[in-house]
Amino acid sequence: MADHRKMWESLGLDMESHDQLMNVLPSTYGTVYLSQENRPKGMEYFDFVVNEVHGQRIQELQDHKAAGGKVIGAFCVYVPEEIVRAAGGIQVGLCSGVEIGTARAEKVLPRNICPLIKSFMGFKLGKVCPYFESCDMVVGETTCDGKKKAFEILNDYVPVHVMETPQMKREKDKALWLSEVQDFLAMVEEYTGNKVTADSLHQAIKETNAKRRALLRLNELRRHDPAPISGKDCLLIEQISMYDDVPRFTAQVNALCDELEVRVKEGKGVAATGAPRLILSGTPMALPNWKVPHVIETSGAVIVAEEMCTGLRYFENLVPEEGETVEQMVEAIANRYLDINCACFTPNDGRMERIVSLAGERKADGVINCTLAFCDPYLVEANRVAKTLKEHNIPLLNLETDYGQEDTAQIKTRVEAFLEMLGNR
Ligand code: BJ8
Repeated sequence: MADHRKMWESLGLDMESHDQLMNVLPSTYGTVYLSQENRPKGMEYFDFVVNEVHGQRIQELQDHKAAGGKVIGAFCVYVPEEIVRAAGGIQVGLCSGVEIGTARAEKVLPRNICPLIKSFMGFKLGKVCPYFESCDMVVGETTCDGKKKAFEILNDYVPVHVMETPQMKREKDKALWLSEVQDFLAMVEEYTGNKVTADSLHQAIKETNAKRRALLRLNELRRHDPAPISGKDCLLIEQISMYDDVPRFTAQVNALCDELEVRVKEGKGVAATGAPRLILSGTPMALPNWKVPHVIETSGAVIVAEEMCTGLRYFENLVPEEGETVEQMVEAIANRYLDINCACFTPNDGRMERIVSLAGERKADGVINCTLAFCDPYLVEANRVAKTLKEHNIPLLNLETDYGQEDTAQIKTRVEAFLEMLGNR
């Protein structure tokens, strides 16, 4: 990695904590990613992005800011990135999947709160993350109670705009959400000083759709047996999609898909034909949370879809491109986002239906529903997932974990027992 220390210092990072983070990443990445066999050549770009995770992209954000642009952080796939893009801003995902900073976070948060919230709070308090320190403001949402209340505290350290995400999907909820998206647009215009025009919004919708289409194309290729790419690599790409430059990322994913299409024609894959095929569902897995996928894929199975926000929930639906006025496009954006099946909604039948249909489409042998500890929405909803999958005779393994490594061996034992059970069916 090039020397970016001056840039990190200028961002006010706590260099000791940051060094600690940067020391852990390469060895973990080597073990989890670079050790894989038969990786597509197109993964080299994504390896480079991880290698430069706090380097090149951060420099690009600084250049954007030096030219008068704004950087806006988000913690949820409900924040409409098309609007930020149309106003000339850059939106970056700030969720983190590592324990560093937890002790600091626990000074302002209860200990028994989900690791994802603790992680982002710890990153901000500890000044560990250059993405966070590059943000002029961040956008929160009222999805779950933990996040909703944590944003009040976060606002002491960085300006936070909170969007009220409804908890149901009735007509009156749709109206509330549309008004929230309209307010968001007005706020972004004021903050960036740039008016969102029909042309700029149309362009932003097209570019963001192109990114989502590329991710969909990649995911469609995972229907094949043998799977042409590992679940771990796909998760990595899905994690990177939250902060990389949109057109460049889109082009790289499409180039990878070209390569994978050849692999499919030649019958080549990353796992043996007939290897157990699993769907991973549950709470999002923010970078660098790769623990469970690594356990699964080093136990002989291959993950063929992520029913998660670092996965299909992020890119499944597109915004219709027919709108002509800003108002029409904003309405289309609001509708598209309200289709995301987060467990914060009640009821959340759409998610149950999607897991079942996905298992059929991907010819999955089973589902691993993985929830972060203390994540009430997904932990409670695990009951509905279990009931639904039982009705459809789809094998399920429920896991609850956090960002620590202490339970890795225990998870491995449970995954192996699950795979053995699948083999005996
Ligand atoms: S749309 S899943 S990205 S809220 S893990 S903080 S839910 S207690 S991340 Fe999410 Fe948006 Fe929903 Fe997706 Fe709360 Fe659970 Fe923690 Fe969570």
